[in-house]
Amino acid sequence: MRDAVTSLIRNYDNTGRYLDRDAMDRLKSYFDTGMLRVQAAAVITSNAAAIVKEAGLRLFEEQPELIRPGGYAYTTRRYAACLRDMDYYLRYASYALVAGDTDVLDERVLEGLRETYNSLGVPIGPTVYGIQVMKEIVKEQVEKAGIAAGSVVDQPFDYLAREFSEQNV
Ligand SMILES: CCC1=C(C)/C(=C/C2=NC(=C\c3[nH]c(/C=C4\NC(=O)[C@H](C)[C@H]4CC)c(C)c3CCC(=O)O)/C(CCC(=O)O)=C2C)NC1=O
Repeated sequence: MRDAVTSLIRNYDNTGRYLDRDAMDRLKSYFDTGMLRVQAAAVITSNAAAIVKEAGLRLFEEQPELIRPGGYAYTTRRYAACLRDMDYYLRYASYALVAGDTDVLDERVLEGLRETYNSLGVPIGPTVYGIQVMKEIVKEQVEKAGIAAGSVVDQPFDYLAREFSEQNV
């Protein structure tokens, strides 16, 4: 599991180079946005249950067939499994946000995920939609809290959504 700093050092160490200008710029940008990342993660932490709940409502409102008989979130058990998955995505996104690196998402979330969903018959498209909805809700809340985190908040969610859907192709 790596963060922005350990990833960078690892790259330079692999080729035995000192940190150059480009490395310094990247480190600077990581530290410059550090406090915003932490503050945005704190917003996620203190609103996690509400964010997941709201994202579920928006997802099922947009795609009501999921909760109808035959749908992939039909039955209390599947409905709960779906929201629990959304909670996983949110929690790991908050880690990646603080780390400034998506490695934790590769290692802990995306690895084998597509195979799992496919073998269970859970559709990836609506799940990716759910991840995007969570991003929008988090952005709304971060903004409401007066934190000018900008696009750093998007990154982990965009990465999850992109990697998850690309792996499905
Ligand atoms: C931390 C990393 C991690 C992830 C990501 C994870 C996902 C995960 N989701 C699962 C199930 C599931 N996931 C869903 C999800 C959904 N249903 C829908 O309609 C929506 C499209 C979607 C929610 C957005 C459902 C319905 C199941 C249960 C499927 C079944 O058992 O029939 C399962 C199968 C085992 C279980 O039910 O617990 C796993 C492993 N587990 C992990 O440890």
